[in-house]
Amino acid sequence: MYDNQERKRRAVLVGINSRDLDDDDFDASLDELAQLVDACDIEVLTTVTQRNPVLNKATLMGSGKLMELVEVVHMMDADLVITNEPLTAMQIRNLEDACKVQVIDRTDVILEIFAIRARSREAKLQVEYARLQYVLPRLSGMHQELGRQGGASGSLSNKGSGEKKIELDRRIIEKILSDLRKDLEQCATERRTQALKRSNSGIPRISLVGYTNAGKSSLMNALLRSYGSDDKDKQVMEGNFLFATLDTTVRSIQAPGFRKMLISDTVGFVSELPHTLVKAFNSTLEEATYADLLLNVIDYSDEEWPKQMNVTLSTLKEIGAGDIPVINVFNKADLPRTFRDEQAPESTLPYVRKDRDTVNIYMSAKYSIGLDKLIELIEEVLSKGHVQCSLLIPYSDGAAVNTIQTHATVEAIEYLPEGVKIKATLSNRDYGHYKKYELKED
Ligand SMILES: Nc1nc2c(ncn2[C@@H]2O[C@H](COP(=O)(O)OP(=O)(O)OP(=O)(O)O)[C@@H](O)[C@H]2O)c(=O)[nH]1
Ligand SMILES: [Mg+2]
Repeated sequence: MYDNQERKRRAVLVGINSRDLDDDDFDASLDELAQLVDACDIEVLTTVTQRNPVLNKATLMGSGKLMELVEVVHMMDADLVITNEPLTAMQIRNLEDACKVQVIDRTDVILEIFAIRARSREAKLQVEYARLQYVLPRLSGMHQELGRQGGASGSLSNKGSGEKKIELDRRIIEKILSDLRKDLEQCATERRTQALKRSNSGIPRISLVGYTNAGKSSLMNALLRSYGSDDKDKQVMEGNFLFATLDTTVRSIQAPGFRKMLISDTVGFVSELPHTLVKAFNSTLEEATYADLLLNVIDYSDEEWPKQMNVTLSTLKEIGAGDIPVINVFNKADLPRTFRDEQAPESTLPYVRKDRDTVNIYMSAKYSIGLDKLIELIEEVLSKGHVQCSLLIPYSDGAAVNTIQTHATVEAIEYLPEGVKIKATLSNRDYGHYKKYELKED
């Protein structure tokens, strides 16, 4: 929690519409920036915008806009300026000179959130790696700047002392980065070994993916409350701020009459997730690539959901999880919608809509509406390529009964004098193992 003794940092945001976004999109991107800043526990004082800019290499904005910014910063006694556009080293220096306060960009904000939230050793290493990687090219930006100052003729041999210091910093950072890379590789190897163990267990793996704040952790907790252990410690953290989750958590659930499943919750996505972060978090995100099925959790109360969904789909492709079957979970469908949607659900939840290529469910993780329906859909998708059969397993092969009960969906089970009669849906692999017990007359 925020400590009142210390003054909360106060920022002026700068929104430059450099990408020719229409007004609504531009406003939405600034809203998201404000939410990111809020997640860093920084107060947003106001936003200075420039809607039709010619990007200025030295100061990002034109001189008139810069004068306005300086005045606002001064009047509102801000501690910080935050821009939506990525800044070069030169722009930072010039803006800081003009505004007399620290100047950072959206990527810095995301990196700071990640640094605050990282809990596990791996997440901390990943954040550190991403931060240093973001700093490096900016050092070389400064390097060029100072180089020009150091030697009036621009001669490379005439190095200023600032430039030497930067070179030294650069070498130190490169050394730290290489050490971090080794540590991260070690973590990734451990993670892969665990993932392999899980995949050999034959228990299907389901990954929760989606835009940050969509409700992935809430859905995980709801599933755990209904179908997992009662142990409170096993709940994952959920919260109404961006990037509540950074670490991967895997838990098992089993709904009555269904097989056991492993569910994993992990870091959410955001548009223009800094590339250094995607790279640094690759092994965490990798969890999704091992899944048999992805639940793409969408915040259906947010008008921006189609764009957010596209971000999720393209991030999944980028990490190599683009071909895994998906169920779209339109979450927060309990909240009133302020936008038109041709395919809006009927008033009663849960509502399932299947198209030729997609399976969609409208539900609410927070109020546990639609969990049983979701489990049915999961089962249905997982069962594609599965075989429904009746088996008579002799009492001598108790292990087979156990395996089937954990791996497969058991529709009926009967204890007969000659053995255990089970009607179940088996994966092709398990069917191969146990078809010797198949009862043909069923
Ligand atoms: N009204 C409503 N709110 C929900 C629902 N599901 C989640 N929320 C709220 O949405 C916020 C974000 O939920 P989380 O579960 O932390 O979201 P997340 O996707 O795990 O977010 P990150 O970990 O930050 O990526 C919390 O305040 C939840 O209480 C829902 O079905 N309905
Ligand atoms: Mg979460």
